[in-house]
Amino acid sequence: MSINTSFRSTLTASIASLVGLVSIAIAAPSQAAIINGSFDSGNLTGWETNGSASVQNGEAFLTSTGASDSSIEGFLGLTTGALDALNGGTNATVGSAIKQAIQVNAGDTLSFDWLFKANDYAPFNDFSFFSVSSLVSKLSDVLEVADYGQKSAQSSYTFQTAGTYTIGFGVFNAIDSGLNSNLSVDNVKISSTASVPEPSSMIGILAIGAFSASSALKRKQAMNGNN
Ligand SMILES: [Ca+2]
Ligand SMILES: [Ca+2]
Ligand SMILES: [Ca+2]
Repeated sequence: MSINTSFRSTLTASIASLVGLVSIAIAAPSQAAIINGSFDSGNLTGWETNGSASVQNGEAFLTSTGASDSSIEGFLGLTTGALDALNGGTNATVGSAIKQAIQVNAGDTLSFDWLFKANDYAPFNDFSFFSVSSLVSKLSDVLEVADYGQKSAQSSYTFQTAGTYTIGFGVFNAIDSGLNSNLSVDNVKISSTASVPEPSSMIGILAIGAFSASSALKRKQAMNGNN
């Protein structure tokens, strides 16, 4: 094997490994996405529901009726008794939830807008919540907003570890199953802080690398010619 043939073999192997890298860069998920997080489709495409949920005025609209707490806990992947515990031991009776499985990178942030409307009075502490896999957090309840009160806000959650998570939103009656309360949810989004190179810029960088290798080969051939 001449020096020149050896160089060509090395070059071919290098380009093959570069092509392999490009394939990996293109195959890697660059950004997590929520399906129909705006609900502007007018329906709940992309979401699974348990209980009473629909889309009204471009927002998910949940009512605290239709499913037991054990049913919703199973649906969302919460531990048994999690909803009674979340409500400070005030019995969560019946309610509703929606959920979607999402893939995220470490550092991604989930954000959403919500409105809790309490159509009940103390001590009937109806409440609303969101969940990220088995973690459940209260959004608001009757005791916070006062009798027949309401509260709206934007909430967020940042993922420490990449993976697939089930996100959920729900609203429940407490103590009895009368005077249903509501939770509206809108603009469910994942924003990414991690910088993932765009496939097009990766190809640009690799193209420059290939050009340099090609130039080196020509110089090498010219030197061999001179000999
Ligand atoms: Ca909307
Ligand atoms: Ca209960
Ligand atoms: Ca109620």
